[in-house]
Amino acid sequence: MTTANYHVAVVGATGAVGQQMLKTLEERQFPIASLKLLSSKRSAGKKVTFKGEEYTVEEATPEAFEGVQVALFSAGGSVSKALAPEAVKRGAIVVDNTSAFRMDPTVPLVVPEVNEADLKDHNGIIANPNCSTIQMVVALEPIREKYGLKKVIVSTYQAVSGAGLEAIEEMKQQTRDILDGKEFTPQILPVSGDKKHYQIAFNAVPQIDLFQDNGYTFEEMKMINETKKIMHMANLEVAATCVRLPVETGHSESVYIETEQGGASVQELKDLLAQAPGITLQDDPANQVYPLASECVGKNDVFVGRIRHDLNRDNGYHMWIVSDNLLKGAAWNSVQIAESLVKLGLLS
Ligand code: NAP
Ligand code: 12T
Repeated sequence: MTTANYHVAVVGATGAVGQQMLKTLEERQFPIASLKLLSSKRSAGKKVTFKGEEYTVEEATPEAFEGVQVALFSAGGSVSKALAPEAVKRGAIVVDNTSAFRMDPTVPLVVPEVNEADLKDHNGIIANPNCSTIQMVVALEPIREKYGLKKVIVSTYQAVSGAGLEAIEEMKQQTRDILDGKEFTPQILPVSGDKKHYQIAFNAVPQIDLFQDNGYTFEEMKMINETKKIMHMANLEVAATCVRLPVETGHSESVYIETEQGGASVQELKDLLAQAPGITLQDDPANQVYPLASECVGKNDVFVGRIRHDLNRDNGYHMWIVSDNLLKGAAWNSVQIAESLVKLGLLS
């Protein structure tokens, strides 16, 4: 057993994900020797409480990473591209929550329940997958292991907190404005910086992240490409449709899969998933038990239910997968990766 404590930095500490990182580090009692909270110039000087102690937020600069051993990044892709290599140059291991390095073949893309061993091949940067991808592969991996996997078709019902604190505020204010009969102008969602903005309150918006030339959004392509990389299944057939709903936190997914080997009963899949790591089975239709976004908030697990046999295909199954997008989808998976690094002796 190691008794070492580590010098840790959280980049984007004032954001929706960063705040959950701090909460998770505290809850898990991660062995911290010192903690640096980094942000943009805007929040530098702000005070944040961690474990009852007051910390001052500092601007993220290359020099801020002197002496840091573990850096958890969630301040956007451009910040990671600029500063993750600077942190690595100074001896840190970076766990990056952005899409900047996920598909880089030299960077492990890790969900500990699925491919923890990939951490051994790191070159300083480890990528945390997209939130929607993480919760799906946690549920798919036990099925792949036992029955093989051929095809996945997923539709998501994603929460606004995935798009940051400003998006949460936009949804809340818009809801108030609509209920009060006031005028409003959408400014952030679906994608901050895209040409048009649409109402999110009382709506369902089939765009998360920017459109690609093939008609899929980048969020959909992240789910497709990251799933294949994490599961080491370059030939897996995957399709995704990603939709934003006026839910504050908790992503839900309707997932259809085809296994390699057909014939497993629904009860066999339930038994398999009930004992799989990181999963809570909530599947009892007779008693109206199924996963709900409202119930997953604040919990680290992935919740699975509504498991049904396809009515036409012996190897086809449908299910409903829900998880807290800021925890297993981001902060908890990142801290879990840091815990795995400690466990595997990969943190010097
Ligand atoms: P957010 O609530 O908008 O917070 C953004 C954070 O980044 C704030 O702490 C902000 O600091 C900081 N920041 C912005 N520009 C910066 C700069 N130039 N230098 C240093 N820090 C800067 O957003 P969020 O929801 O926490 O998401 C942050 C990032 O995490 C996203 O852009 C995305 O890349 C990633 N993310 C990943 C997942 C996933 O699927 N795994 C999910 C959500 C988000 P200030 O307080 O100074 O503005
Ligand atoms: N645009 O880091 O808007 O891949 O919900 C995660 C969530 C990007 C990411 C979102 C996004 C990521 C969102």
